[in-house]
Amino acid sequence: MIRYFTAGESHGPALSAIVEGVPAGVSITLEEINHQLTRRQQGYGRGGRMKIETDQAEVLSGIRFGKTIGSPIALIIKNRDWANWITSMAQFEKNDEKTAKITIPRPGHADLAGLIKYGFDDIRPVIERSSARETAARVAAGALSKVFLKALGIEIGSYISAIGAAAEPSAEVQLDGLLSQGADAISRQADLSTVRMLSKTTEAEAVAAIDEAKKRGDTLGGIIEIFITGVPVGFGSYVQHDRRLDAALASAILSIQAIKGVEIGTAFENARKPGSEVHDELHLSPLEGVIRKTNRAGGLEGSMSSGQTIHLRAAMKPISSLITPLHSFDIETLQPLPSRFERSDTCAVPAAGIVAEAVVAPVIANAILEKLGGDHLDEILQRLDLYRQSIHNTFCA
Ligand code: EPS
Repeated sequence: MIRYFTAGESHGPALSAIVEGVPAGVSITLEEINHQLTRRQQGYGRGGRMKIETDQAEVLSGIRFGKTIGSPIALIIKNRDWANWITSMAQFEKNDEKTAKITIPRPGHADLAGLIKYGFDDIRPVIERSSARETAARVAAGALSKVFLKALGIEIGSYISAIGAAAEPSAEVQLDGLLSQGADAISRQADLSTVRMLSKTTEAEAVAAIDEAKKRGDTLGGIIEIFITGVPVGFGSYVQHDRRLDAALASAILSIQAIKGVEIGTAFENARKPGSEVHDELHLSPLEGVIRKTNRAGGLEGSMSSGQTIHLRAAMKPISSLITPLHSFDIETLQPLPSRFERSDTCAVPAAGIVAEAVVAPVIANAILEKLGGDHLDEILQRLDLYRQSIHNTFCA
């Protein structure tokens, strides 16, 4: 099974990740990892930091001659901004004159709870590790699982359906066309847009909304649509809470900084309708086997993959670092004060879509590995082919 950890402070020397459990024999290039890192850096509304960084991964272990060898894969991404923080983020020597203590927590951020929990008198360490900069390491780690899944015919894509009040009208028609090519097609289309939207009209509205928010010193959140194609029926399980695929996917998405809600299929709309208008009816087709004409369940039934496209939706709150300050207080004087501004983005929803793709990849990979086992890609491919074939033979004429 794939497990991974990240380490690194936002303004420390580097971010790093150790990924264990990627099977041997998966062909991977550094460009594939770096392409995902570049995608994460894009998006209209990003702040000054993205002008400083050009995120690139270095692989320290686990890959030989362009193929995984089953050993832990260690990755690092150096922070260019570290050069400007060597004194205030020094690991050992403290220079009081050059290190300002941060004592005013930002509402909505990890600042206050983190400070109290870890017993600090300075918010800086909380800011450093709770920062969404950490997602660069997760994107690099997730790229390995994405490449593994791609070799199995499983693709993960995303687009942005809302930024603030700018929301896409139903993109269903266009989506069906794209999804029939695999979820990568959605990402390729979305990546052509500066806000990763599919509709040009909504894109213009979103860009205007971001400009407006920036002028006000405000921030915007939005909605991310995530699609996973090519997952056969029966991955995950209903038999135990920790084997439920829907729960594992939701947990992965909620672990992304600033994500506060997850929806599977049209779950919230379904809640207002009777069952007869919700459940995806089963039909048999001689060529395709079991088919459903709708996918309101979002490709997950009984906590297992249904064989349809898995569709998840994530709600991202507006970033909590605002130029126009919100009400706060000083933790030393206990006097009310406006919250201080820490450099940030006006909107990072497009980037969060790339992070969402990355964090669901190991979850899907683990559902495959749990069912099929295997230590080498070829072995897993053989088992998956047999499984797909047996389903075909059972339901197709
Ligand atoms: C980010 C890097 C950060 C922020 C942002 C995301 O860099 P810095 O703190 O140096 O400006 O731009 O992080 C936050 C929004 C946050 O609240 O911490 C990145 O690499 O994505």
